[in-house]
Amino acid sequence: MQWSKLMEQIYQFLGSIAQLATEGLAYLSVLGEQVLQFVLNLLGQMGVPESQRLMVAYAACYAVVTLLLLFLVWRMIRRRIRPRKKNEVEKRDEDIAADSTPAEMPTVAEPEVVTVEVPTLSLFERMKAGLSKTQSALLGRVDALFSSSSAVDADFLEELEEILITADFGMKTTQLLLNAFKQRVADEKTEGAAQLRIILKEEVLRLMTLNVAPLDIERDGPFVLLVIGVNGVGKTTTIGKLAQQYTQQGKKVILGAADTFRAAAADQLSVWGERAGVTVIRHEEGSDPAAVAFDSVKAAVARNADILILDTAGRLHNKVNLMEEMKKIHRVMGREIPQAPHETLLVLDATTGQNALVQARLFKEAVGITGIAITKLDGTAKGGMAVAIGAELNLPVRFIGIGEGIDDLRPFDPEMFVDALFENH
Ligand SMILES: Nc1nc2c(ncn2[C@@H]2O[C@H](COP(=O)(O)OP(=O)(O)O)[C@@H](O)[C@H]2O)c(=O)[nH]1
Ligand SMILES: [Mg+2]
Repeated sequence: MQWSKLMEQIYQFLGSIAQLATEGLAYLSVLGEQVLQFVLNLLGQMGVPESQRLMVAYAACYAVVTLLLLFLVWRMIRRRIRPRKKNEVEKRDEDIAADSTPAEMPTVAEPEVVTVEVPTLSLFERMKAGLSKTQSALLGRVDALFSSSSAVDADFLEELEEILITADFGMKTTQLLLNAFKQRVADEKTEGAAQLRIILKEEVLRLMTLNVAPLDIERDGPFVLLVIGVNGVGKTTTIGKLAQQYTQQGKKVILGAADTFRAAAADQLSVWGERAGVTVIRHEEGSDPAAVAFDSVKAAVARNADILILDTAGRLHNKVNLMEEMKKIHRVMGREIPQAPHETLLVLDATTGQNALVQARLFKEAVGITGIAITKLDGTAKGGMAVAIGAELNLPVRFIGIGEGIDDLRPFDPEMFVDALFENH
């Protein structure tokens, strides 16, 4: 029952659509007829013969309808393309804007000016910082002893002896210091911690100044500085620092990599050479150190250098070997510059304590040492070694190393050293 009703309604609907379409078509045909008539009249007025008017009218209508369709299609395509193009253009503009921002458009916000306070430490402050470990170990105990004791008696001297030996002043230097200290306290009837400290400081200074002579490289022709010492004490680093410092003073420096034992040694020296802008003469790993020494001296003379610094391998395993090697180096260099080397600098590592003194004695016997450089004083609480070396070996301490920076190698200044050691924080 319901189905038939629904079907009836569908038929009615379809019927009305068909009627509408028929009416529409009828209307369109009437419209078409009128348009055709209009075109025919127009053609008649234009003088087109009657027999051809119909054909021309159809052709004209066909052409107009085709153009109309083409126009509609073109509009549709344009609508679709335009938004995409717009997006692309916008995006391109954004990209250009983004690319050009840093170069063409400085950021609006003013860069914040940050003033960094670079601590410019004076040489004395650097020295003090470098010796801080020794200072706190030595001075703390010395002050505690001096302020707690009522008299300079045997117990007092025994304790002072222990403090000095612990700080690596060595047996001989400690005895020298104690004797002088005892004598002065008795002579001057000194009392009070502050007075006692002054006496100790003065006696340390007196011992240190016994063997001080800064390295004087001023002479005609290249000054030849031969650097020796066991492996790892800081020879190459010391040479690098010296190369920079002498270059900054306007000296012409040449470095010779006569440590041919390890390739890394020559590389390390080359890095320092590059940094300081100085020539480094080097041969292949394992080649004869004397050959490097010879080439270096020749180069120094040819280039009119002020100073030639020669790095060597630190092999102390055999005294005879070392002596032979050094003799050969001396011989070949002497061919170019008769007095070369003018200085044979032994580098000692302060952190090795009394062992450094043993090394120094061995090198002194095997090779004619003329000066000492003590490195790594910043890394030890046993800075007393710097005092002991000079006093016991009767050799001048030329330089001390108190860090890895370029300025951390200083010509040895006993007064500054003692002030840094004995001045309270
Ligand atoms: N803290 C400190 N380290 C140093 C000093 N001198 C050298 N060194 C370091 O000691 C190490 C060995 O130095 P190097 O020059 O290669 O020794 P070489 O084998 O004798 O040539 C390196 O790591 C250096 O940076 C110094 O005065 N203080
Ligand atoms: Mg080295």
